[in-house]
Amino acid sequence: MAVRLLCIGDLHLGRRIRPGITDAGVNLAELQPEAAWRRSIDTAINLGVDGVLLAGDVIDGDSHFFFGCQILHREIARLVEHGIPVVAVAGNHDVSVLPRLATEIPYLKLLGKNGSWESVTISSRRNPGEKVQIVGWSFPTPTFPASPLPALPAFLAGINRADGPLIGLLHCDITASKASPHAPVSVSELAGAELSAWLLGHIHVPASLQGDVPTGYLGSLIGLDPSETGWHGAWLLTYEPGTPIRMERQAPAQLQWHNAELDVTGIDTPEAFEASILGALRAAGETTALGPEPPILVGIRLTITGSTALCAALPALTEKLLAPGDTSDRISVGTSPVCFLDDISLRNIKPETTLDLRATAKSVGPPAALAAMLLCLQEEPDSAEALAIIHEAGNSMRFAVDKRTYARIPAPDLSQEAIRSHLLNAGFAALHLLLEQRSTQSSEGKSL
Ligand SMILES: [Mn+2]
Repeated sequence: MAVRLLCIGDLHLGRRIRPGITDAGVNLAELQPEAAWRRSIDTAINLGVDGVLLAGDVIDGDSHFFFGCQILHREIARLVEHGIPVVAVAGNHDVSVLPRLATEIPYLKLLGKNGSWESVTISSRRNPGEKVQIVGWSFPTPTFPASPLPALPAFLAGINRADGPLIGLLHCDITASKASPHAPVSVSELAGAELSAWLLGHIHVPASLQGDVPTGYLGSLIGLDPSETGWHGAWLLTYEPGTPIRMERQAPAQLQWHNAELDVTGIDTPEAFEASILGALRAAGETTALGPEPPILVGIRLTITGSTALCAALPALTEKLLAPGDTSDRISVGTSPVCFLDDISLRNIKPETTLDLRATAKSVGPPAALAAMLLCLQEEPDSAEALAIIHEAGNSMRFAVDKRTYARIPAPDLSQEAIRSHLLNAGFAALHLLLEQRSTQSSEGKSL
């Protein structure tokens, strides 16, 4: 026996998802937040959970009051029929609309109204002796530039921890600097509260939520725009007495966004380029289809790299790919899932040239010095000279990576081999530019 809860992060009911395709054999209404919400409730009922938790930003904003009222009411009514309670906290987007909806929908329990901590107990429906206590706080104003956690210990002092583990439900901004208008909190503050789990809303990237005290963002229920890549969905929380809280992914989103890279080196006709685009979309679809419960639609942002004779023609070719023929639809391939080209960007495309590294190294000036370095990195990567170059570059990269400004971005791979690969990429690009300048200068010289 156990207590099981379905946990949902930022829902943003009312937000419209416009994937740039109108007909790819996909029911586009099924991609919207309200469809994802309905599917989550199907999951909650099918699993027979003991409660549903919402971590704020349930509604996209005040203008969606009537829409939110209808959609929330309809699904919560289904939960009520099955005896499943719903507990929510308000976030910065629904600070005024969610309390109004909680008044209209009596079975929606808004926790921590007006910025004061509050708790509610949820019991296992099969074994009412097994309970968890949800501890929550709601945004009182659209911005709240302080941590709500200093007020928590005084509230917890009145709680009987023997009545079941405490699960925090909070919309907040985890930040080390504590400078945020949206309830800034630090990881150590959360840990210091000694709860059994912290389920958070606000940041749309889902955390792993593993470990003995699952702590982090549930993530948005769906990827609301192409920057919200990868898996999105709801979570199943399981509490079995005597064991830590467990979190598992449930009810994945029907639309997933992905970034992919395409190297066009050696591709030298527009036809071959177009075929390579389809190949990249198919490959992305095949990879996505391997996961459990794959989505029905996958939007790809493709980055094109490499050296090609098409270098000068690529901007026009890629523009054409984003608006093909007389339809405004994006290119799509496959059926399960359907993969479409959301956007395409060119990165560091180089003209295909036959570069003789050895001859350049024997010439004079900066190109010769650079060519010699590249030869060394390419052909004698274990030589003392190559290792010295890699070491020096590593120091510069670590200096940049350690800057506080970049603290929230995942650290790049700084292994010896990764640094060598960076140096070769950047070095070849720079050498091409140097040699281009040299040929421009000499042709200008001739014309004088
Ligand atoms: Mn938010």
